[in-house]
Amino acid sequence: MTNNKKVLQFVKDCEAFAQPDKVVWIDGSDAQRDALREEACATGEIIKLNQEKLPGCYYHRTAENDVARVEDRTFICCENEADALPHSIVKWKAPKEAYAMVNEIAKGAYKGRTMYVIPYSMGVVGSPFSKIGIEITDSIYVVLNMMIMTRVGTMCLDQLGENGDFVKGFHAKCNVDPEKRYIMHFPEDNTIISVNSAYGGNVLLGKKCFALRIATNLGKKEGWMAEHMLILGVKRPQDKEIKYVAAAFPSACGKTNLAMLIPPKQYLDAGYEVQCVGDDIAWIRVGEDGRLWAANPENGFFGVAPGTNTKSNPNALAATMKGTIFTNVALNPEDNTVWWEKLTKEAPAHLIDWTGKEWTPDCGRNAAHPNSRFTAPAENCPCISPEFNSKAGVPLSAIIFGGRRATTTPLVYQSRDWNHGTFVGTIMSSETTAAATGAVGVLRHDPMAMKPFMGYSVDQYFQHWIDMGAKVEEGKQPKIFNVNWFRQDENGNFMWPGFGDNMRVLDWILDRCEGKVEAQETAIGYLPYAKDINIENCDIDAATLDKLLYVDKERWANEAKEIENYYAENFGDKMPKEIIANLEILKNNCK
Ligand code: GTP
Ligand code: SPV
Ligand code: MN
Repeated sequence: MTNNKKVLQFVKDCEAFAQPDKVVWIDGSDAQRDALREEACATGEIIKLNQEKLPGCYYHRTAENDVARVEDRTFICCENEADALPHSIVKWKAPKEAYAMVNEIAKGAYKGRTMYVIPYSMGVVGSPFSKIGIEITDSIYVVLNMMIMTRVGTMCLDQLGENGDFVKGFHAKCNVDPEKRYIMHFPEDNTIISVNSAYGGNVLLGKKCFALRIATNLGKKEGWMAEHMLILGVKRPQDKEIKYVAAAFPSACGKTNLAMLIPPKQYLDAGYEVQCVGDDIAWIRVGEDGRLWAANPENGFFGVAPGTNTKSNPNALAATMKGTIFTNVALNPEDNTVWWEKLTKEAPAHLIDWTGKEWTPDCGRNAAHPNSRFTAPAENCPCISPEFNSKAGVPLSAIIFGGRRATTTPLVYQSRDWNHGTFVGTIMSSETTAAATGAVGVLRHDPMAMKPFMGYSVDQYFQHWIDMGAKVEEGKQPKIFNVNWFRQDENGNFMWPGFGDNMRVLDWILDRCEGKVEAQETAIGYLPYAKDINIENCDIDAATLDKLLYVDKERWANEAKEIENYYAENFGDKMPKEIIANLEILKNNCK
């Protein structure tokens, strides 16, 4: 399929190392995909769902110990330890040691199995954003997922030509032994190695491993950014053009939901429309016009299933109605369809849960795993942007940060300028979710929602943000905001209705970008006047909105102290001076 010597050598090396019975190159054709689906159904690796209700849809269960990303078993393997991540949950390992471990664990791992070679592109093939990867795997499930999440096939090899470079990925399921599970990145070799897992973010190597951890390194070198961000377009009757926004929220904190938002009725009636460009990852470059342009390197959605329903996210639900793989949700034997918590108000009377056990509504267990997911083709999404396949990407008017904070952080605020906005990104904290293994609901620092995804030293990554701002033509930087949909009242209830109603906040954000609305200057940045957040026909009262927009200086003084300690403990004197200057301003403002 190719005469690229580097590709051929890589495939040969993997074959010699893993010793498969046979090697299959994935060409991206429907015929090959259909044959693989049949083969995986025959072995029980996937289950064919009701093809009338869910055409082209399949079901898969992972091992019970293999249901989320393993952040503490994820490594950046580069020569110099100082180049890798002080503070990140991701760890450093010397490449030599890492390769030796892989040798020990995975040599001969494909014996008796088939080795699949997946040529794929992150980004529209031929666009200046796009990068080619080759993933080697022994899992048909991985092949089928990659065929949805990325652009797979011969055109990627054509793009490489005889001499092109690519990101190498090697995945081996081995025995899905959690004690020998490692997700390793070698930025100096553009290589990813993943062993002993068969779950999403650990094994779909184009996603977090390539498009974030390796790509942050490429972006640092080449002058662009790889971010854990959704991208959406908003069409408003008052604007001449569609405005684009990118937003970074940690895992399971609302990116897919915001990216596919359906505005409340009065906005729809007025002609508002939200268009989804991406729901998880953004690659961002300075365009020829001096603005920042963003593209989504993925081709599908690997979305959280529980909570997705016709009310919360009808667009995502619609996207899963064909050609989708469901992982670790519940099976409804009645009609061979799927179910997960909150899909319908009432649960079906009888299900097979995500572990394969009988399930009834009163059994006291979840039917779907909290991190169960759908892998759906982006083209299925009713609100997919007409720019989705644009080679140029889309120009950004605003960048939004946000996390899960029960207290302190208001519904929305705007930073004073790019460097202050970068600071706002560095101080993000968010409560942990089921997207990674470990405790849920623990508040942790998660700068730019990138804590588990930075491929190099965190302080250098902050510096890169400062540098990128300076590369954008003066006055053309996107405005930077912070949002929090997750503030709670004394009883632990969310105070803001969220989902479609987030349009009301987006509207204020875009008005700020357009200079159409005043804001109040506070200790932390610009906040909306309550009157400027439209809560007509919204399930919230004015007093609650006031609370959501209140900046409690005492709390923020504590927050600033905590941030100062966090910086000192983790970055010492390596923190960029622009960030420290903004911390000083915050401290002073809170006195
Ligand atoms: P990853 O795919 O892990 O990166 O997650 P994500 O950031 O795309 O999160 P997603 O949109 O899938 O939402 C995760 C969870 O947050 C779901 O349970 C949603 O129901 C919930 N959620 C999303 N948006 C909102 C919101 O505006 N308010 C509230 N209260 N919950 C929300
Ligand atoms: C996330 O955890 O942020 C995800 C899912 O988007 S995974 O692909 O597992 O990383
Ligand atoms: Mn994500």
